[in-house]
Amino acid sequence: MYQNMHFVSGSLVLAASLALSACASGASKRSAGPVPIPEGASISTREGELPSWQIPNLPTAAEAYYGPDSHHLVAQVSSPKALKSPRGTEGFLTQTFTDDGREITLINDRGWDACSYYFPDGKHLVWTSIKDHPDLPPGNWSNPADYPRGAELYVSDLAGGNVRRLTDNLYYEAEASVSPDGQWIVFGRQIDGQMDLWRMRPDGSGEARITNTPDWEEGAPYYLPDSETILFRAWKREDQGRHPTPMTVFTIRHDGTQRTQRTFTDDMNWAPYPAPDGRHFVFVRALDGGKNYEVFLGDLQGGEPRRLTFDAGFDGFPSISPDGRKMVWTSSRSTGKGFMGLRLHVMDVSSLGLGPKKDRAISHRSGR
Ligand SMILES: [Ca+2]
Ligand SMILES: [Ca+2]
Repeated sequence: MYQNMHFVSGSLVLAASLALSACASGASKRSAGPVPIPEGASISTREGELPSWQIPNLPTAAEAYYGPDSHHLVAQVSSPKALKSPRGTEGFLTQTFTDDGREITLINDRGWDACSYYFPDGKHLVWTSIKDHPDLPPGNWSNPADYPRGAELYVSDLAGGNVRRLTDNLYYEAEASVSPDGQWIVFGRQIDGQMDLWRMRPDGSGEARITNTPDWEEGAPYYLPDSETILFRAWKREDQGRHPTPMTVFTIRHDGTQRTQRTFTDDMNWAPYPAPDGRHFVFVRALDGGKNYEVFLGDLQGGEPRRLTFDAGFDGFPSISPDGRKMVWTSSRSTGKGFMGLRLHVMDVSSLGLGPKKDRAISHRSGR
């Protein structure tokens, strides 16, 4: 989602965040060698980057996540059927498609949607929408002081049918993702201006609070392969309004224990997503005072993150396919239009060895 992103003085400013996570390891038809570039896709590789292409046939889109087959994706995509923004631009709705730009399917056809995610069974989706609250102000997904209070969580099938509403309240709920074992949905909820992480069962039962920290604003939670440890980012409430807002990546057990710091700079370290190897994670760091955003690869065992993108524009919201071979992210590189011109790209990260490992134990020691 564009959650927490907005333009200030013509430059991208991110104030908050987003979410989603890795699904169960999916069988890939190709398990070795480079990822083939789809027919009709344009190469988007920059010097210093691994090979990448732009997904064809899609308009502006953000926050895409692979399904268990490491081929289909779900994302919020610009749509004429969505509500318009106050500036008259198209809003976003949940859509699925393949990473060669085919099989584009609209899941919800009204309101404005945010984060979405595949269940590991490959047959269901969880998504966020304000569709049932036309009575409430639409709010601003990019501004924590004005998050849409009508945002609710939904589960549906892959045709957008059998919709089940999981929440019914006046809290902002979004940034939802599913544990690899399919047992939990983790999400962010804002109550009286305070953001925290929560989890619930896929049918909406068994709700449990994970954090209760008035001084930190947590969001963008994703389960690691052990289905117990959650990767997320947070900023200090006292830093809200600073641009770019300093943010930190953490892990925490879903019982609320073992909160562990994973980035160690005062930068905006934002939009983390775990690799299926249970050790690495991709995330976004704001550079040049927030004029440029780049994707980095971090290691829970410590060490300097490795930079994966090299383009002067926005590169963000990375996630990794369950087979560990592809990274999808959104970038302004092909349009030069910044936030309004984001397109989805896929990078061949098969050479980085991020695929599922047998040992899924997660170290809760900080790997500074
Ligand atoms: Ca909090
Ligand atoms: Ca960039």
